[in-house]
Amino acid sequence: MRGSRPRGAGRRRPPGGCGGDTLRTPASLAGCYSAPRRAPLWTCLLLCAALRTLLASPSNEVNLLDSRTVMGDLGWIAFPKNGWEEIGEVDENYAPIHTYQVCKVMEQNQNNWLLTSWISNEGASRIFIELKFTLRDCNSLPGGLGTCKETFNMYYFESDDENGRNIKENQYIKIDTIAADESFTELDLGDRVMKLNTEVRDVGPLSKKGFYLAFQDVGACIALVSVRVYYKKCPSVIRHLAVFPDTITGADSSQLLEVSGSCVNHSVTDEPPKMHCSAEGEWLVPIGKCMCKEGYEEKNGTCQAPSPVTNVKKGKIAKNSISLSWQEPDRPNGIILEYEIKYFEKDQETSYTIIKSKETTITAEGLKPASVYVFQIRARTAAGYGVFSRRFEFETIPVFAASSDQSQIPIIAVSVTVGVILLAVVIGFLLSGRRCGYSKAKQDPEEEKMHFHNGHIKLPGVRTYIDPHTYEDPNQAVHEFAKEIEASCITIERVIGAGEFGEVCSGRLKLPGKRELPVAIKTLKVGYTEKQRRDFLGEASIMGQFDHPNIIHLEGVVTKSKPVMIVTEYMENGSLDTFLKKNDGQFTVIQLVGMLRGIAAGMKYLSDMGYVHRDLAARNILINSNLVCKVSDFGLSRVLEDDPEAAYTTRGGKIPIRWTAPEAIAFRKFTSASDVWSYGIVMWEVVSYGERPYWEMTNQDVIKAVEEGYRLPSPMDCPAALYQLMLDCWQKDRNSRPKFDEIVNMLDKLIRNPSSLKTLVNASSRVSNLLAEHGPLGSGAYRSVGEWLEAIKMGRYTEIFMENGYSSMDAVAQVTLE
Ligand code: L90
Repeated sequence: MRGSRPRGAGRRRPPGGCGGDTLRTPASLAGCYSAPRRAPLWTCLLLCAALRTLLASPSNEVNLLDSRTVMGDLGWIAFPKNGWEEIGEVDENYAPIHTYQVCKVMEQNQNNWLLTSWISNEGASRIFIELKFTLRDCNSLPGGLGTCKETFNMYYFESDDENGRNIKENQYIKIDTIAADESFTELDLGDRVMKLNTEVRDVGPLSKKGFYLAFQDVGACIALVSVRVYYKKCPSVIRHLAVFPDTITGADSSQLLEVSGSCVNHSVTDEPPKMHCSAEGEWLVPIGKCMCKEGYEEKNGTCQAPSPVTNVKKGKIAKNSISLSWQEPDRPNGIILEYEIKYFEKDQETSYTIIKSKETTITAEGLKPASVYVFQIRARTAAGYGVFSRRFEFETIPVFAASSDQSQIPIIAVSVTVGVILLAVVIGFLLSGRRCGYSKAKQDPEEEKMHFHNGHIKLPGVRTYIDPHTYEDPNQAVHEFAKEIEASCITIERVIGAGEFGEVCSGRLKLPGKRELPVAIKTLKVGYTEKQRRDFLGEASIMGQFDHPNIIHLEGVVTKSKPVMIVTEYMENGSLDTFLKKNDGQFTVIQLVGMLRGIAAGMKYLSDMGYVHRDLAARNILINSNLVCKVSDFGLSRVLEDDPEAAYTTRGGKIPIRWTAPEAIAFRKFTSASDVWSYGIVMWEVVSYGERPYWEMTNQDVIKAVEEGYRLPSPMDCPAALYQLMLDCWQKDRNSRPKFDEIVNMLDKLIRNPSSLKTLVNASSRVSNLLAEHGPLGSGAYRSVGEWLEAIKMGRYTEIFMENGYSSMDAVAQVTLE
């Protein structure tokens, strides 16, 4: 049971603010221990209005009973009959207000019971009871206080039906003793302030269909203003295109229920996405997602597709080329970003060509004369492609006809003229600089072409990372992978940081036909060299190849005007290390593990793509307002010019020593396994809320200590399973370290089974780990405590150690956290 805070009776409290003549405070509180007096109607109106504003229930709470909303008789029973009594008040709408009061403070041996009617639990196994009441301070009562109490008791009794109320007192199970709290809500009643206490208790696990509540008074002066009984649920949501149903929370206050979502119409997934419903009614740790089926696009959590292109017309046909034009689909369902035109020689479907075009015309070139070609066209909107149009067949003309066809001459002349005019219009439009949009282009900014054979793309595959260095022309690489954004689409709002190349700002991006987005913008400072520009944009060429919820998403680049910019999605909570330091101790273990799971999933994606990060650290993780962590910083040169933590090694490399695996420091063996080592350090940073790994030890000492087998000790309050995973990531033999997919699986298991996180690394082994693993100390290399503390740069604490009796290394070895 959570929130049980029994209080001693007779605890002295400030006098209740209601005086004695108010509606909600029993009349006897005033000192005239007689029948309650009625409050004037205006008092009632004020009180009701004030109560209503205070009492709206959150959307994840489902009321089983709310005494304030019951219009008729509550059906509650009081015994003895002269104990609890209902004050028959009505609100401004003449609806009854069910307030019960009792005030037998001057009489001995009080035992007054108030029993509710049967309350169905509607399948919930953990319920909450919220009481609003006033309790009179015995001290404020005139006369003898011998029997006056300042608490009352709450009980429950489970029963499958309504026939169980006439049971004996001792069959009721006590929930708690309720006392007035220090924190109360002040209700302004015009002429005075009434102090209304709110107490919530929870009961579970419940095993029957319903229950009764009972309130026992043993001699206090109480007005029970309202009783609300509710359970909590995680309300139905659509996340990542999956519908998660209303889910009643579990019976245990720390239980997380794993819930599978079902993909919305027209979306699919290999494995159903999951979320976890916490005892507080919050959805946590989403895993997996659905994707709109080909031909459908994501829009406001649903998938609707652009309808197929229907009206395809042939234009000029020559011996080696066919020109086509078509109309926008009838139902574009969004802004059409481009068209994909697939064509192949009839009966040669396995070898096809794809052209992408932003226009509704194309010319397929390089065709065979006198051959039939099949064309299919589909449109793409923000989230995906529509279905292909039906097949359209057109035939190129034979060789001999091409040159001898005099009838074509006027058509060609007209086409050339129209073409020139169109070109002039387009150029004029572009030069006017007022167009706001983007293009993803290769040689021709409006059109790209890819060849396929037997299903294999002949251009670079999408699933493997391509090093932009392999491009002769870096500009080509950036435009291969990044969208060009018109500078006029970006509004810069404020500076949020600085990098090696220039400032980092936040702002807004408004592309035509799209909603405005908050973005982060990295700018390249003026006066850059060609190499700096190449390196700067190289990062965009890398980021643009990634598409994963745990990798920072590239919106595009500005290269055609100055300053050159890289634009990404905006992550509201900034970098993870700073965020954790600012929110020290504020998250549940599950939330921390959720963050780690996200980072591991992002790293798995990168390692699957063949990308080695080399600078994985909490400072290079960005976190958004939903606590989703995303891996960032994909600097091209990877000499980590931009990282203040990177230091030169004896071999001249610049490496963030504390985060880097020994083999990468020693002989630059950077692999996904060295990224796993860094991931272990990130785990440590997260669980210790942004603590600096190895504290103020020098880089040299860190290298030495790690080589000698020293490993970071467990952070405080660290689940043993997490620390074990960290130690696994820090195996000297890189092949023995877990792979990122294993790490993701392991964290998923822990999330599914939160009790596995309850075993913490115990305090004494935390300290002895530090000592035992530290080779020189373990082997007695330090002669004194002072020498050891100096060696680990903690010399200033020597005096404190001595003063507390830790004057020898033996005594230090016995230290426990206590
Ligand atoms: O979204 C952010 N929210 C954010 N953000 C995005 C990038 N950067 C630059 C970080 C390197 C100096 C950035 N800082 C952000 N802050 C502070 C925030 O609160 C970013 C990144 C990150 N890796 N690669 C990038 C390329 C471009 C940009 C704009």
